[in-house]
Amino acid sequence: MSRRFACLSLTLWLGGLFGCATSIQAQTTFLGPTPYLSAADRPAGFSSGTVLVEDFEDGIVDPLLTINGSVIGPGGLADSVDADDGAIDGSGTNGRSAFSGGSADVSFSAPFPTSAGMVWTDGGTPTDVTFEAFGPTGTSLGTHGPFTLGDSNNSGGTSEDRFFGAQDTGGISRIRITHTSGGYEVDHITWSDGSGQPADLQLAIGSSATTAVTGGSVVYDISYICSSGDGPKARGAKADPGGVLCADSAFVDVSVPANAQFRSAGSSAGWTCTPDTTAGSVCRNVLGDLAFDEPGQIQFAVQVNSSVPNGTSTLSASATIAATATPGLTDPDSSNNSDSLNLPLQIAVVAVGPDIIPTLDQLGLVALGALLLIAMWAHRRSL
Ligand SMILES: [Ca+2]
Ligand SMILES: [Ca+2]
Ligand SMILES: [Ca+2]
Ligand SMILES: [Ca+2]
Repeated sequence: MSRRFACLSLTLWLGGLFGCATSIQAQTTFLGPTPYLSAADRPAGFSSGTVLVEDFEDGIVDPLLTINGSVIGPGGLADSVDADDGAIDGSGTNGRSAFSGGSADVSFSAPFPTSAGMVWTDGGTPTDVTFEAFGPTGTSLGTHGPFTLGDSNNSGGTSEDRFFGAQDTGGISRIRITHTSGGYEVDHITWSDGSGQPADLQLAIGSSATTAVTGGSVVYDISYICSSGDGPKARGAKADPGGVLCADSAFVDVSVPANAQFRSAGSSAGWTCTPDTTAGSVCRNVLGDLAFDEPGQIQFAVQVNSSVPNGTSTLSASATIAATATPGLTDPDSSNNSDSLNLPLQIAVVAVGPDIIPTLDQLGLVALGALLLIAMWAHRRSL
């Protein structure tokens, strides 16, 4: 890894967690309804980052949430998630939940989570339950359902309890459950930390060459990392944190520099260029999934054209790294996902053989010989 790259890593981590901007179109994924007796039943893949759960057992609603229900229990008709009363025993009566007469609405404070859900624990008789999520501006991200749930019993039974969730990398400001019968009882409001686990993709392009020469080749070294902010670790070190995916299906794109074309010799395997290998084409190398803090490097080589337009003085290459957005992970700085390198471009001196073009001296000799012949001819005519 180049020294320049190491500096980039540190600067980026210090740059803060909330500057991520992405042009990737977010899509909403809905989860559930799935049986839920404890937090261990949260669907796998709900979020790769920190997950928060409000189980209401302290009787206080987390200040990051706004919920239209009231905390009830323990006792009475309370219908908590089963494990909250200390035992998974088919009853949630001795735990706490949130109850409302109208739809179960939960709003989140910014920065908004990218994964959010809750557990439906009770309604009226079997009822048709619909889950809905809303984006950062309050626009609905879609509804999920209806699903017919319920056991016709309001006394705390838990086999009917179901988790509903949504994921959207653009952020979720609110989730809502509506159903067609009875009051609403929900529990385990579950959401990803809105700031996200930092997963900072970074790329730097360099070369051992300090200049490019027409007709010659240049090999670029492209260094990359998906950083947790803790600094790079040696290859083979345990991924941080906990082997969790840092970048999903990452890839590097390089634009073939003007006045050059891609050259497979000297390049790493795996480059695919579109539409071809000439200047202006984009060549992609799919890296696949990246673990946290494990740096890598690939090579990209070009052949510089033998002739270039007058006035051309640099060879400019640029590269970008990107990955599929993952709920719970945040790239805190997208500006370090691209880099470019401008090398001074020298015009190669073209060697000229003496047998191809007569030199001025040779021309002079030829002219002199001709003059001598004319002089001799004139001399003989005059005799
Ligand atoms: Ca229980
Ligand atoms: Ca509870
Ligand atoms: Ca229940
Ligand atoms: Ca980045």
